[in-house]
Amino acid sequence: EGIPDPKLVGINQMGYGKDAKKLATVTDRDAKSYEVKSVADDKVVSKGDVSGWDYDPAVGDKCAVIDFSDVKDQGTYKIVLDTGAESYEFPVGDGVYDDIYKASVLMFYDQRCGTELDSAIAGDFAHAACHTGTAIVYGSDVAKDVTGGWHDAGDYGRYVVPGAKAVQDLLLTYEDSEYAAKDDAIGIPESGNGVPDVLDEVRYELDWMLKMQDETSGGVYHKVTGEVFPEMVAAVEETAQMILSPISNTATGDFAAVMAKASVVYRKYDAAFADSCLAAAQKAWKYLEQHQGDAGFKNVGSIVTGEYPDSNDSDEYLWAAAELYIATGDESYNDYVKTAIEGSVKYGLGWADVGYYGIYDYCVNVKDCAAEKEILKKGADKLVDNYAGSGFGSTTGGSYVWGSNMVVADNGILLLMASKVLGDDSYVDYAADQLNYILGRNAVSYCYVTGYGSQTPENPHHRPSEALGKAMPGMLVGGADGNLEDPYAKAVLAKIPKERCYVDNAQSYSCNEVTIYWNSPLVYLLANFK
Ligand code: G3I
Ligand code: 9MR
Ligand code: ZN
Repeated sequence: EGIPDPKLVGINQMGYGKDAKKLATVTDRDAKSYEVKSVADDKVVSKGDVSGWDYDPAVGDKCAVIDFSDVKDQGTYKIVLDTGAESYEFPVGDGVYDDIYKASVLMFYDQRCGTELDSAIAGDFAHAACHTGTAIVYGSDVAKDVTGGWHDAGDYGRYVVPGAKAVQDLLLTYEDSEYAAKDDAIGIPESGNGVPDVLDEVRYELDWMLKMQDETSGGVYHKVTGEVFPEMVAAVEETAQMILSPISNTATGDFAAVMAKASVVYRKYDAAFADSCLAAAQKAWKYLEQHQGDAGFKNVGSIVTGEYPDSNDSDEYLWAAAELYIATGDESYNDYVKTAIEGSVKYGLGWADVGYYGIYDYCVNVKDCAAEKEILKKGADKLVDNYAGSGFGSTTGGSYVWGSNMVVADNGILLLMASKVLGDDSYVDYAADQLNYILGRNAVSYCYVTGYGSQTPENPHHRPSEALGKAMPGMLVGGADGNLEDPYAKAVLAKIPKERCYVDNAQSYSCNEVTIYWNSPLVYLLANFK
């Protein structure tokens, strides 16, 4: 199958709120002017010149940005250029993200492992409980119950490091979105129980993570998977022996951070659970204290499933210390934070770089945070610089790696974090443009969420979808990867500019897989821009 030509006018295919800033990107070099037309009556509601062309090397094209923020009335519109080229149709109005928000949260339910999925919720993706056996601790004959949690991605592995990132994004969604903080009707089995659904869903992962901790040492196993990736089969059909890969510092640090945070967030709903989260976090910290300087995780033996390697654990230590300080008020954790931020800690957001999670929560919860605020401001200002060099409002700085859509979405979170902590609204429109990119204003004109938008991924690298022959809805795919990291991408995307290195084919796991920690920043942004 071929790669479709991008539209010559790029917009967010899910549409815009009435008062939102509205930008479109034109790549039709002959265009001189545009009209925004109401689809219902073909009336021109706004018009202007197309000017200010700039070459964007990541796109491989000249781009011009048009601003049609004056279009505020509820309706369906399209942008038409004087050359005849048109954008996809898009709505303006209230509630344009309601459905996609719900679907992006329900994705987590659909990824639940070790439990029966209800057909009233999961539809055709319902299945009996999967991965119900015990796992063997690698290199021993010890069997352990580690059932539960979410499948990571298009594979069925369960990995602590990316799981913790997804948990954090969803806990932040609860804290930072008034809507998510109240929503108890999303349609999961726990809906209506008086606990916000986003917390119920996260609890499913936390209960599993607690089982991943070694009771003796407090260290946390890096992952539980088979030895190899399964064939493209349904979850219940992966019956290979599950193996617990060795404990790692990054898994233990991330675990300590989210457990400490969970002890704060869940306290008013379930104090006993909050207590056990805090105890687990403190025990994990003890392990970390004794294992400073340990080497980063590497796959052992003949295990070849996702590695999530990360040789720098200083940011995981920082994050854990920050959350433990917030949860306990114990100054020894604060001392660790203060020392760490003077040292060589990476501050990014992502599965490997978690420092900003700690920095942000520290700024929100601790009065004496001038240094941390400064770090956050630096990170956000760098993204604003990157934005200026992009034709489609992306903040990745011209780099498109495996899971670039996560980078874009995480940058959106970071910009909102800065706006909140620094009390500076000017970051908000940049953050919104990260969501606009994900939902269609990008160099390939895909709304990158399955089942949504005018052009949407239909062939994700996702075993449940492939086994059924249709895409599960509400999943954010990885997106453009200029490094061409699978054979299919290498074959069809050679010599294509980075931001256009995307193909909607199930074989391309480096472009078209899905993960819980790519969906989680999407949930955060949708909840905040709803
Ligand atoms: O961070 C470096 C950067 O410093 C460097 O300059 C750049 C240029 O190559 O690459 C960046 O590293 C990339 C790294 O992700 C961090 O973003 C690597 O190229 C890239 O290969 C690596 O991809 C990861 C991939 O596994 C392969 O290890 C993805 O982030 C990660 O999401 C993905 O995770 C897989 C699991 O292993 C298995 N389950 C599915 C899941 C999603 O595909
Ligand atoms: O399905 C696997 C996917 O989840 C991983 O992200 C990807 C990279 O680790 O690997 C996929 O599995 C492929 C394997 O690496 C090579 N043989 C074909 C497998 C399915 O496409
Ligand atoms: Zn499972």
